[in-house]
Amino acid sequence: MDRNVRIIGVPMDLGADRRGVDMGPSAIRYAGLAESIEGLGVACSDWGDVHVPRPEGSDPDAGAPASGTAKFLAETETVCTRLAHEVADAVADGDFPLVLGGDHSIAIGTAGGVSRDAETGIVWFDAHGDFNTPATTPSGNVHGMGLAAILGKGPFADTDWAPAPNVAEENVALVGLRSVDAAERPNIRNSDVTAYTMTDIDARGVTEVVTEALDVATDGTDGVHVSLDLDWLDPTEAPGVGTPERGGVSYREAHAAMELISERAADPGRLASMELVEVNPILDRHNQTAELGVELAASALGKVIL
Ligand code: NNH
Ligand code: MN
Ligand code: MN
Ligand code: MN
Repeated sequence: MDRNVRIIGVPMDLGADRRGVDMGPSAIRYAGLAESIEGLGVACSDWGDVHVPRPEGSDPDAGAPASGTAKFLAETETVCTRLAHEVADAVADGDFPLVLGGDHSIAIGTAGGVSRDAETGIVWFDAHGDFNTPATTPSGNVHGMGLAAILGKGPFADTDWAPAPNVAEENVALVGLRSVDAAERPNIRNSDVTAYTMTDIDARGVTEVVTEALDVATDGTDGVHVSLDLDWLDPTEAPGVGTPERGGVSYREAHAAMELISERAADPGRLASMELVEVNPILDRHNQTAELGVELAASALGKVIL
C-alpha cells in the first residue's frame, strides 16, 4: 500500500435484523487492525466512528419509499451521507479509506464517497447479491439492497444520496454468490454487472474468478473499491455474521483473493478503498471473524509471506 491508511468505523445496525453488528468496528480494532497494518510498514491513522443514531424511538417506516419496504431508510441516508463525506475527504487528502462496518448498507456511503471524483469499479465479495429493491426485498433490510442502491435501481434512482456518482454497472463484479432471493435474481440478471457464484469458483478456482472480476472492475476505471462481506467466507471460518450461508470460500481461498487484489493495486488497477462489513461479535466465537477480517485486510494491503 503506497498511501496512508485511514480507518473509519461505522457502528451501523439499522440495515440488518440482528442487533450486534454495530459492535463490528470495535471488534475489528480489538483484533489488532492498526497494529497489523503498521506491521506492514504502512502508516495508519484511526479517525474513529461516524455517528449512527440509535433505533429506539424512531419509526423504521418513516423514510419508506412510496411502494415497498426499506426499514430505517431515513437514518440510513443520514449515516451514508456522513460516511460518503468522510471517505471523499480521505481520498482528497491522498489517504486510503478502510471502512469498518456495521451492516452492509454502509457500502452506499463508501461507494458514494470514493467515486465522487473518480470512475470506480467494485468487487463485491458476498454470499448474497444485495441487489434487492424495496419492491423485491423479503426482509425490508437495507443491507440486502446496498448494491442496487449504489447502482440507482428502483426508487434509489430518484434519490440524490444513494446512486454512486461514478460507478458503471459494467465495472461491478459480485463474487461468491450462494444465496439470492427469487425476486432478486432478475434484478441481477437484467443488469450489466458480472456475477460469479460459488459454482463458478468450484469449477474455475478462486484465482481465475477473482482475476476476471478485477478485469471487470479495472476496465476503464480510475480505481477499485473492494467490499468484503465476511459472510462471503464459509461459516466454519467466519461464524460471527448475521446471515451465515453454508458453502462459502475457505480461509486459503479468501487469502488468495486478497493477495490478488494487492498485486493488482498498482496502476491501472489501483485499489481505491476497502470495507469490512457484517462482523457481529455477539454471534462470533472468541472474535474469530474480526481477526479473520484483520488478516484479510493485511493481505489486501500487501502482506507477503516471504
Ligand atoms: N437477501 C436477504 C435480504 O435481502 C439477505 C441479505 N443479507 C445479507 N446480505 N447479509 O449480504 O434480506
Ligand atoms: Mn470534511
Ligand atoms: Mn452483503
Ligand atoms: Mn452477505
